[in-house]
Amino acid sequence: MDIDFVRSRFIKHFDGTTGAIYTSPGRINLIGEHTDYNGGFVFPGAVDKGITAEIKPNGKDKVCAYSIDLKDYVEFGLNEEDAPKASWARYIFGVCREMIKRGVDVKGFNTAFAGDVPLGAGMSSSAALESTFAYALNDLFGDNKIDKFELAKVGQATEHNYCGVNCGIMDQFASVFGKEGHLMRLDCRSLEYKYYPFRPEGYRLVLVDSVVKHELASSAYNKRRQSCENVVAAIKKNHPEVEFLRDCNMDMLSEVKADVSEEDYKRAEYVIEEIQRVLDVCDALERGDYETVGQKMFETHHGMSKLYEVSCEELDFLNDIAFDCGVTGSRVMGGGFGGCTINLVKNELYETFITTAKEQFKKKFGRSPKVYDVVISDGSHRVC
Ligand code: GAF
Repeated sequence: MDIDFVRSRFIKHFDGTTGAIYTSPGRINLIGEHTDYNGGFVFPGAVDKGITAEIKPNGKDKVCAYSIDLKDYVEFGLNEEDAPKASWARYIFGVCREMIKRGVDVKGFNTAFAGDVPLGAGMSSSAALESTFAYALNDLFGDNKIDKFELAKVGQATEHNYCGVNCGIMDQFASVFGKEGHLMRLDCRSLEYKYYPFRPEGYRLVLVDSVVKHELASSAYNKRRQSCENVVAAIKKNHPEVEFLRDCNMDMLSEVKADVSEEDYKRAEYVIEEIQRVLDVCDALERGDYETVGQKMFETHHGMSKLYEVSCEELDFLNDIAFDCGVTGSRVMGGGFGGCTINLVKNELYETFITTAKEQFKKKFGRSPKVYDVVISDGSHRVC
């Protein structure tokens, strides 16, 4: 993101003075989708696209926020009843409230922010926004006393309490903890994490964006989470120690087949398999075995499409093209219901794959998908 651009808008929009600039990235996820809120493993990394904000305390009791991309300006107070209507401003308001709940003495501020994370692409622009403000408010008003784990939880709680999405912790964690050139294996139950250098020699990671965004994605997402919780409740009757699907295996799932809906059963089947796939991919990466990594990615796509049912016609089409072109691995990335596929492609196949994907997609859907090369980057930080 061009810092000078954000600064020039901040100066123009407010009183001509400058503040501090913070930035946080969006994320990719190599494997482990819809496993985070099931206490399982994920394998994300931060990217070189994010949200950048200039912020300056204004000595008042209100936040004056300007979205440069939307050319929209909103003011709101810091009390619970002051929640703004604009959905983008609710993210900032939610972060302020969650920081206040954690003892940070947040005061009024002016801010202008912009981003280059493609919206609706499944790269988590909302987590980037939350992380930017959580990091900034901690620095400006909290003496940095809130640790990075809690900053990620601030973003997640914002989604739950102010934006209506019962998400897991993956996106905010990846945004805050991102490290250049590394993916991270995160245990979403204990929040233990390990960085893996990720520079697969001879391969490229590329995102192909279907540019589909489903209106009801957040309610469908919450419904998936509910299905998982229904199955856990059923399994718990025989296995009281079980807290998450992470704690279950296929035998335990089979025991409750008659007690849960067919739909909930399929959802749980996918999650249990997906958690194992993350561990398999970690082992494969340690051996440098990218063929297995890729095969697991295709299996994930199949599960997300047929069992978890969060893919769509356009994403299935892109996945088929990748398979037919001989791409090593491909799958829908993020929550689903639109957005991108993530593809692990041998260097020599890259051009053919991208050209074929663009041509065939256009022929079928009348428009071109967008293509983003992935650069794995650092997490939240102060720029100046
Ligand atoms: C969205 C959510 F925000 C994440 O918590 C995660 O569940 C993901 O979908 C699916 O893996 O990005």
